[in-house]
Amino acid sequence: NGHGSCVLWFTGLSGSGKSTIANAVSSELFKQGINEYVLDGDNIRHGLNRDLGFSEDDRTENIRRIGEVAKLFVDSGKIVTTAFISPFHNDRDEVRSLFEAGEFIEVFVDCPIETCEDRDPKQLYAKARRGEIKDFTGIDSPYEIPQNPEIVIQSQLLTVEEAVQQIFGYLREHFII
Ligand code: GGZ
Repeated sequence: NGHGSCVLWFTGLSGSGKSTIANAVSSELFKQGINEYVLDGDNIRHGLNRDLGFSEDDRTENIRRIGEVAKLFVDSGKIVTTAFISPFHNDRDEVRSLFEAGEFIEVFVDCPIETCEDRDPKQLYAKARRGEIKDFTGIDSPYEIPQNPEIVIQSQLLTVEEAVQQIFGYLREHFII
């Protein structure tokens, strides 16, 4: 169908901009007639994974299932974007190992936690600070920084449009689109 298939696996803190950038990438791909799909909390954590919470084991299982679903979509020829914190590098590497070389593109949305906490659109950091939410990533649950991501987006320094252009540059350079 004129383009390669891959997964753009976004990872980063809550409030880092993952979902916003992933959705902007997805709509630009769609505009260009590319066969794409987004997996995010709205269609996964509320459905397939609604039995899972935020313990370490549940996050690992969350990411495992999402990896398997992403793999099915990639096998069907799509460009898939996923937007989950995916805080553990072992879990991310397990997902990577499902794919052929070049098909798994780890996109680290690198944003200082101070910025994420300032934004706090759903007041989740505030709740975590007050102890009303436990195991909150960056507060009392770890985020393991990607060691070798294909793409690093410094979201506090870029507009959404610039972040989208950075990702499209990567896809073109690697002859995926
Ligand atoms: C982190 C939490 C938590 C805890 C609820 N820790 O900013 P959001 O609201 O919209 O995105 C966060 C989302 C994280 O779910 P993921 O499936 O991406 O996490 S993981 O990959 O670690 O499995 C946040 C909300 O869920 N949320 N409780 N304790 N984020």
